Amino acid sequence: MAKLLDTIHTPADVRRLSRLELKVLATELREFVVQTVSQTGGHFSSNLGTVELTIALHYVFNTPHDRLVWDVGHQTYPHKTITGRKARMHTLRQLGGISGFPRREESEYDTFGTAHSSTSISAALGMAVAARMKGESRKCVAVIGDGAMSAGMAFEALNNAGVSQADMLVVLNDNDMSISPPVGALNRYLARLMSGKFYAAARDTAKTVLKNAPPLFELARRLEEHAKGMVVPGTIFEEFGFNYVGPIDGHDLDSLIPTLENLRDLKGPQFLHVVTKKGYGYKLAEADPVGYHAASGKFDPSIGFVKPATPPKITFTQVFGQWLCDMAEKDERLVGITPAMREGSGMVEFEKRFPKRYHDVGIAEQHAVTFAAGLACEGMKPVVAIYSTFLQRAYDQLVHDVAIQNLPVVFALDRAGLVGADGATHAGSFDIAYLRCLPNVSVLTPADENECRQALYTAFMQDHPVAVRYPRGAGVGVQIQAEMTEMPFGIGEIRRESTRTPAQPGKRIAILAFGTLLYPALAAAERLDATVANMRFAKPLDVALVTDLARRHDAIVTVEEGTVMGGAGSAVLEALAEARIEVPVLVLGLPDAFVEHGDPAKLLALCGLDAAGIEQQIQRRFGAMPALLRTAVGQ
Ligand SMILES: Cc1ncc(C[n+]2csc(CCOP(=O)(O)OP(=O)(O)O)c2C)c(N)n1
Repeated sequence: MAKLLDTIHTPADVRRLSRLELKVLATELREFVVQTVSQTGGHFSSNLGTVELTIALHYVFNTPHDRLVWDVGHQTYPHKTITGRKARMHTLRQLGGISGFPRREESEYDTFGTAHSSTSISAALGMAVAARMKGESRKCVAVIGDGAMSAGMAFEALNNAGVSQADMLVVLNDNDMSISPPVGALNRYLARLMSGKFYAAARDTAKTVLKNAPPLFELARRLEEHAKGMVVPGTIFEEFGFNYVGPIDGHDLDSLIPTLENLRDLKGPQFLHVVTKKGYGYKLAEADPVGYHAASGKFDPSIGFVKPATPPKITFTQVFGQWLCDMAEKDERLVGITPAMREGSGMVEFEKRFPKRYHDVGIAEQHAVTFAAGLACEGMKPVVAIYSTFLQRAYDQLVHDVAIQNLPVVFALDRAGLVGADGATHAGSFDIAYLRCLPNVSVLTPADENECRQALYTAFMQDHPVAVRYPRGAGVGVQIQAEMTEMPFGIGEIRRESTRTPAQPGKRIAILAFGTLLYPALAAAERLDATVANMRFAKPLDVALVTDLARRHDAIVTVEEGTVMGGAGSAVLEALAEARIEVPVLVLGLPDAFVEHGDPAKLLALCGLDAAGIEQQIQRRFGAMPALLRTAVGQ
């Protein structure tokens, strides 16, 4: 049977449908999202929760003229599907395909690029103020989850929007979930708004009022009376200067559409509290919204997510999680902190075993860092587990609260380097560059799983701030030693010596590897007969090793999974300049461009950072070395 969804090419097609047809569309759209993600992987339960909301918003608002700004953007698959991208949804998150997040260059319906959370209210407010300045009649809507709402930025925006009296609407999509259960006072507050009599009464009121279709302020007035009389004296959102309406059922188009229509026509900052269920319509996801937050790959929708039969290789995240527990056992001053990434950062076990020393602070990276600084002031040993990309948000806290005061905080920087399908917004490309310029801060770049464990231990033993960066996924699979041994601080090691003599043609090359690219560098070195050093520390740099290698070789190559600009290779160049050693240097790393989403191995190859790419780049710069190649590969 022909599907209604197949007839939807733009939201204008949605606006032509009857209420009954919209409900059919919702069913088909949900089914389409399930089918798509089962083939591509990607965010799952958040998308199932926004199907009706997406339809209602595009139905009521005149998108793309009216601006719809999604927060985080991981819930925009239904939005992408009905805004002209259905035919390309099978390319989701793949190289050259549709992004898993809104992208301005992808569609005029993606009004604001996102993936980091809590930006939507600020951006929508900016758009609303711009519309006012330009004299354009345009509605601006921010859709934000209860998790994302907990971040400081969201409140900074509310605070500003209230006084600016801009015509904007904030839709709070409250599913009582972040990735894991949400934390903090805001969550308790929202739960109170939704609970018991108030919620029931508010919903009933909404229904009766809407049946007779009186103006919305009447509804708002009655809701306010209920709120005042029964539970709270006025919502926090009203205190910010918003007209608060809700909570309403975010899966009920019959509530959503008329309420949004009423709000659309009101002036000033409006706030709609919508209640949805994460994973709605797919029983397994409803029952386990944390487990179904995202699919790592394909799955059979009739079965659900299945654990792989053979246990996958241990990931760096797991190495961290295990180390954290072991270290916490040894040292009771250890405190583990995560900004809302318990699962992603490998802290589930730590929370279970050390609940009093575990702190999920919500999506609040800035607070996480300063909170750690406070703990460190009092003699605790805080470990902040944070993705490289999310630490960007807490840069001033890192400088002002941690580095200047030289406090012993350990930063466990997960997802350092390229991350693959999540793309440029999530790539940990910049941390070496943004960390190594800070006085007092050290940066460790372990090459494999065991070194990661030892590096974390080494970092923990220092009395100043130390970051340990490690990538997404698994390493080469080296044996991990249970015993923790402090690494000599700031000292690298030579892993391979070139056998080439000065009499042979071609250059004697030393490759200085920072981090896990040591292994492809070693493979390239086998073919080039190059020397390889595992530098281990981007800061302090092992200057003695650098100068020794520079003196004994004709050329230096540095390799890192981080930006060439300002990265570890730059540190090597600075050290050589300081030592007045003139030697040709090739700096390999991530380019001065944002690397797109796609398969991580392919992306690394595209950046010339797999073994073949490293070899080719060296050959290209320093000339072919045929004799060497023959010796090295034994041909
Ligand atoms: C600054 C930042 N920190 C952390 C994350 C990781 N993250 C992505 S989605 C998410 C939870 C968002 O919860 P909510 O806004 O309630 O949306 P839901 O998935 O529940 O629909 C988190 C923590 C992020 N995207 N940005």
